[in-house]
Amino acid sequence: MNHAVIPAPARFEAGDRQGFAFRPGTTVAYADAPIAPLVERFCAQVTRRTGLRLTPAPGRRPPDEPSVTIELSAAHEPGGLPAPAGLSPDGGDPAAEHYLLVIEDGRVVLRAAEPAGVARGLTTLLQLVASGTEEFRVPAVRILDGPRYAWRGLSLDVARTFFTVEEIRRVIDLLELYKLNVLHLHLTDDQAWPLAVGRPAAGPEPGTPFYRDEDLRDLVGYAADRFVTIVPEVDTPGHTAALLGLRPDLKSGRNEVEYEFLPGHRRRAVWLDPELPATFELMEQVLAGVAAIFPGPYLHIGADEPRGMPDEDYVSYVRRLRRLVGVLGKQPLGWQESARAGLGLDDVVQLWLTGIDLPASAPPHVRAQVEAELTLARRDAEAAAEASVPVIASPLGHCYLDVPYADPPADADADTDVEADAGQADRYGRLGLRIYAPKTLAESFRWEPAETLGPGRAAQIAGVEAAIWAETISGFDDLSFLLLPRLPGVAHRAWSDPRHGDWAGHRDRLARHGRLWAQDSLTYFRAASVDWA
Ligand code: TNX
Repeated sequence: MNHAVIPAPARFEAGDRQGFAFRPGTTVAYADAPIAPLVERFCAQVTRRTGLRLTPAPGRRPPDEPSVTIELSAAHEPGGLPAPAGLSPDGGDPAAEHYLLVIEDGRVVLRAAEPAGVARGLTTLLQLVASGTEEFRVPAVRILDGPRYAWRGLSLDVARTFFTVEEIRRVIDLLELYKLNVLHLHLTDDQAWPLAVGRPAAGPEPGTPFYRDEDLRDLVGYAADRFVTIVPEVDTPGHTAALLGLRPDLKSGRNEVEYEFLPGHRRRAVWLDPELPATFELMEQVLAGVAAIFPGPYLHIGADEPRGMPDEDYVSYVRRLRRLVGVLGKQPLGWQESARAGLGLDDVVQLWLTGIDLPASAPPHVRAQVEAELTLARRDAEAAAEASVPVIASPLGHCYLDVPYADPPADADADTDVEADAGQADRYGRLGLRIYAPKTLAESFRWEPAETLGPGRAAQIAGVEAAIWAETISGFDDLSFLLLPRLPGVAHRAWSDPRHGDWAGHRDRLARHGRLWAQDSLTYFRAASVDWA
């Protein structure tokens, strides 16, 4: 397959006829009112990226001149695509994302049964137009496409670093560009509680950034327009130091502890105490507030790393919290550790800790500690497997975008200015958590989601999520440096047929995406392993 579409389409047949050349004024004809906003956005994007002005033509039959035609109707293709596997994040039919795109003899025809499919097809067309070297020519091709997994996401940590609504919109744009349909917002952590709900009545201390309810609603709408569902995560009972700081009434006298992290190394941890009535009074309010903002069917309860918390308290806390989520009409989703509380039919688990490569310099006592955590994590994974619950695959070694890059940076060249080169060197040295051994792009890319839970468990994999944690990040350019170029690789694993999974093919497609990111003024890691166009 010689094209630059990421994720690679399910079926891509290059034609031997003439392709299509976009020109100023090229018509984009469509008859169905519901897709008008999609067509308008596509035309605006083409203009922004290429300078070409297209002409959206509503309610029109395709004209005689060369044109793009968009039809909202079933594809009726012989030997259609298999149904997507896993959970649909908005509760809809994941086959709605299927589309057929035919480019030949000076015409482009895009057909899909639902607006979601039209949107995905337009993204493909946009990549073809804007990543090409030959000016605005797209090759003759027949693409029949749809996702492998229904749930394809990115988890974004907005607690360790605050990102503005405008910055989160740019992340959503990136999700749309790679056909990802979930923005999992890791809203709270030890470092911050940037929500209005849960704070004392006086409101936030001046100067502390936080999201107003209307900010979050704005993001929900912006995402929905791009067929992205926001899944909110309120992380408890651990990772709650910020909340306890705001709400001293949640201190029970035993839930701020020092525990032995490593022999001879003590750390502080806090957890929400299920024995304290104030805990659930507050959490009921918080979950109700969050559920009222985010209309999607899933609510993420976090529940990772309950350090220093007695097991029986963790179990009773998580069970009670899941019930609260259920009462609100939502389905709870939790990190792997939540399996310790037992799993029922309605539970969904997000698997992350399947292995850790430590840097060669890691001392033996750190190795011992990590080994102990991995033993617990494996037990959690087995519990999830045995309970047959749906599992979102986020294996750290392949999905955690805060693993430092191991590829050397590309040599500075005449194309990049001195300042940009200095920025590359600075970010390369500073970003990513040093507790992990650095990984090359190729190593991160090589994995098979269906094997995440072990042999014979492919059917349980409900989707794929990348995760970006923000401990080392201090601004949007840092964030995009860690998202790019790895995020498109995770999107590829989530969407594409594993038969199109070789690194060399992906790497060559990736090389042409630097242009798309530059069009968006996005900072990305210019790895030497990719021959950037
Ligand atoms: C583990 S993944 C965490 C996060 C850290 C991350 C760093 C998970 C559920 N918990 O709190 O930020 O590692 O990679």
